[in-house]
Amino acid sequence: MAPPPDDSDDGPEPVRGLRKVIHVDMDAFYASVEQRDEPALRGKPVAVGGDGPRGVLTTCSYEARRFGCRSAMPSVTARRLCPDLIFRRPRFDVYTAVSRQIREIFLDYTPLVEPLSLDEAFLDVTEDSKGIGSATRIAQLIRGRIKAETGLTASAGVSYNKFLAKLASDQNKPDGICVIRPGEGAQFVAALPVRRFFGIGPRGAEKMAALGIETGADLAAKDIDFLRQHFGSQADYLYRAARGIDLRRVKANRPRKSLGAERTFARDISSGTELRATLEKIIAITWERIERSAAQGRTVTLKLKHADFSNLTRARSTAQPVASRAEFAAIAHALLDEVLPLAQPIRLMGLTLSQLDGDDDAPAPLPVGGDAQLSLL
Ligand code: TTP
Ligand code: MG
Repeated sequence: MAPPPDDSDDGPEPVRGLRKVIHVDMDAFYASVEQRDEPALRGKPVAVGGDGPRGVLTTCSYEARRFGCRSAMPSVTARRLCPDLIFRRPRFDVYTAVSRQIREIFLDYTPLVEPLSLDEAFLDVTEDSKGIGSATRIAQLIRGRIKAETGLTASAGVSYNKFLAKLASDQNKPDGICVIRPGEGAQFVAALPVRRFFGIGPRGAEKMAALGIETGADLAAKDIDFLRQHFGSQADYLYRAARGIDLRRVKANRPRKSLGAERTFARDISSGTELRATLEKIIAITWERIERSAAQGRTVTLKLKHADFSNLTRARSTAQPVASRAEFAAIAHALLDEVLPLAQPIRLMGLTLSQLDGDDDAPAPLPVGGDAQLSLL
């Protein structure tokens, strides 16, 4: 048997000694915001997403979960499970505003805040800014402040690494807290079904089941050679996770310079109608990313790549951050209008928002696999 994986971290500074890590995750986030803002929805099964034939739930209230409704479920299926399900369209501007509020609360306790999405973040409170000392106490203070300042509930997991803190925040949802103390990690993980592990999606869990691995204990019984043979680059992560070990640091996000999207076409295009239609699609994708990451920026740049690979860019900056999709779209269309008609067809179109203000909150990369990735609508 090969030696177990070494203790090197994925970054230049390995974690030394035990850390105190909190994972905070809002409960049924989008649905709870809708229930908060529309009291008639409280206590009712509520789904957020499109209710058309191709609609999908972004999430649903805990009342709807009792019927089996879940995130990413087709709306048609959800309605079959729960005929009284009430649908609401997502209001990303409101979710983004709440996300900023909770971020501010986190930052009162530590600068080491790593957002994973609008509604969840890791906090390293090994040395907290207020000198409180107890991570559990800090987690309770944060939950209390979130409730008082946003009217919403959050669950928290407290432990000595990210992997365990994330598992813990899920343990007593909604409106719960769970603490996994040093020495308890391996035991906690042993009892869990592997599908609860961060980064193991339904397909990963199926593959494991086929190999006789259902729980953390089953996983811990496999040696590193076996894991490498079946799970390749995930092996080291799984080997450690099965033992409650995770060496990844909480990384405060470095400000990003820009956010955007681009598309290369199957064939070169030049007609104004086609270009405008394509621009609309790119606006939709880019704006979704902007809202998801709660980024605020002041410069919109349109990039076109000609058939001969030469680039053409046009940019416009605003005094205040671009505040709405309509404003973003209007600027993008004005930039395109400036360059029409085109001298030659183009093969690629891209759009970015840059000059981002301070707190960029783009989701951090996931440790393994893609199954934990959030899908929109
Ligand atoms: P989650 O934290 O995964 O879910 P949640 O907050 O709705 O519920 P829980 O109490 O279990 O934490 O995701 C946060 C938000 O992200 C969620 O409210 C809606 C959005 N989302 C999607 O848009 N698509 C998805 O597939 C998932 C999982 C979430
Ligand atoms: Mg959540």
